[in-house]
Amino acid sequence: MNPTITAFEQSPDRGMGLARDTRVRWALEEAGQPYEVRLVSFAAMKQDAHRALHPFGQIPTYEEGDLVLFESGSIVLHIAQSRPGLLPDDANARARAITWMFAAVNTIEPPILDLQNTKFAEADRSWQKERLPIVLDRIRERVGVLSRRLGDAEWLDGAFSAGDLMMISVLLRLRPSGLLGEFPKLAAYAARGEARPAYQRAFAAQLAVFTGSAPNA
Ligand code: GTB
Repeated sequence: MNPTITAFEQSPDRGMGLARDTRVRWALEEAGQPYEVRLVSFAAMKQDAHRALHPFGQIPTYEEGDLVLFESGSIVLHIAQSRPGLLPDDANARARAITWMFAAVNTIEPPILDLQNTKFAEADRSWQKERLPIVLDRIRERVGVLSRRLGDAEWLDGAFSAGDLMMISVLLRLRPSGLLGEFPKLAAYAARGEARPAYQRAFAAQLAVFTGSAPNA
């Protein structure tokens, strides 16, 4: 039986692919694993039935037989560990790829989330205008290090891996702010990820939810 994931019934990003189901769809596409999607409303996410899958009442979730997972990082790791193609066979290279996954969600994503909170959730605060440049500089510092580490390499550590998938998914959340464009090497890195056929299929599938059309229709 194919795994089932959950995604927004109505994504606030209007199909830009910024919600975290996109990275899970991308991993499933890279692995060649067909999947089902159950769309959930904001109200349904907070009901007991959904909280049984996701204690924090969010998307994405992942169901496969008896297994229920939440947290996009954990879901992508499970897909990468249970199917070929997203993690190297060599044990050390595999550990390094997983390290990049953690770096994406634990080191790079938090300041990006801070920017989103400052911009939107804190828009009415008197100190918002003062805080915004501080938050932007924190992101610049972090992604600047990442950019120098990537240098002119195609991917973070040898062949494309789940580490790149997570890192690019996180970096793409910066694009609406214009910050990604300040780092041409990272912008090109993210574009390489987006050009992958698996990403294209994942993006089209989540966009189709917003447009109401079948992917590739
Ligand atoms: N740490 C969890 C994970 O990685 O899976 C975080 C999950 C999460 O934040 N889910 C969000 C959610 O369900 C959707 S992705 N939010 C509803 C709620 O909390 O009630 C975050 C997101 C939302 C919207 C946009 N956007 O509009 O651009 C982008 C990303």
